[in-house]
Amino acid sequence: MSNTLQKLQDLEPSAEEFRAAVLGGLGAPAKTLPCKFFYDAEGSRLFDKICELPEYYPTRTECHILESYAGEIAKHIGRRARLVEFGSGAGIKIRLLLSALERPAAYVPVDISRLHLLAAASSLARDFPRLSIAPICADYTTPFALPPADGARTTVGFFPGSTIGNFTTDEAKTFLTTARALLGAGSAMIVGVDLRKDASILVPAYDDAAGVTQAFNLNLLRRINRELGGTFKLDQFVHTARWNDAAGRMEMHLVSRCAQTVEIGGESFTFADGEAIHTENSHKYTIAQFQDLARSAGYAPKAVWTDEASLFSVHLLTDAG
Ligand code: AVJ
Repeated sequence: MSNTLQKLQDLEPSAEEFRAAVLGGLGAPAKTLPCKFFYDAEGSRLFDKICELPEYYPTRTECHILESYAGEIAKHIGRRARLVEFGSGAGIKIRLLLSALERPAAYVPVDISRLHLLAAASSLARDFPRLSIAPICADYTTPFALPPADGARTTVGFFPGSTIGNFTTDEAKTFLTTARALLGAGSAMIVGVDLRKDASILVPAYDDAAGVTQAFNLNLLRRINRELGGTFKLDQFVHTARWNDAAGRMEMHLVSRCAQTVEIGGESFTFADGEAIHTENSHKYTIAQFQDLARSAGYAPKAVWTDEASLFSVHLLTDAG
């Protein structure tokens, strides 16, 4: 059996980028930290645990949609496709697609977490021995190049998990526009998008009873302590999840329990009692809202699949040329 796992293309963000983002975010009048830094080894492990929680419906619902409609999706895509996955993570969803596709040519997983990426890529190489796998460790919001398409008939982007919801609508438009250019003329894109729904379902999904999401949010502070020499006391911050109706998004914050000062590599940051660090947005869309967004980025909405309860949606978009 040929070895089809290609050498890693390594564009992992540097410690310097992390430092600049943290100092910039905490130095701003309204404190923020970018959610892309959640995913160190521990954060990736905690995220995988979130995906199994009873309250966190997106993962299992999206997998159910992909399972139910994989045949239909495969028909739209056709044979010998090359799949490029943005934020590939554990690689469960891509298996559902790859198993349904007719002779997929290549798979390019792009992920910010290097160890997670390599583990997922080598496990996939064992299960799909004839697939060429070319992993790229990168923050997919920064420019990177695709390897040569050798032999692929078409290129299809895959952006599951409603990760697109972490962007503002403007950022999402920019991401889709850039992805369309990267994937090339005639390409397609499959995007998983969490649907707008009642806050009584959304809030527990981001504030679970077992406290896994709380640990995931707080792990960002632990990472700052470890990698940047921070002095955060984790028990002095409270995880909160709130629905922002005007912006149509779930927000996660870390709220200071008291007035306190935190040092990070020689700089100090003061927190008032109750002051929050905004760590994540998860925008929720209606199907029509997301299709409008896709059109604004040069995509034609081709098909959309949902579950019976209309919790989640999977969109097939094609390059409108
Ligand atoms: C994988 C980024 C889409 O926003 O729902 C899970 C991350 N944050 N619980 C999301 C997350 C809190 C997740 N995304």
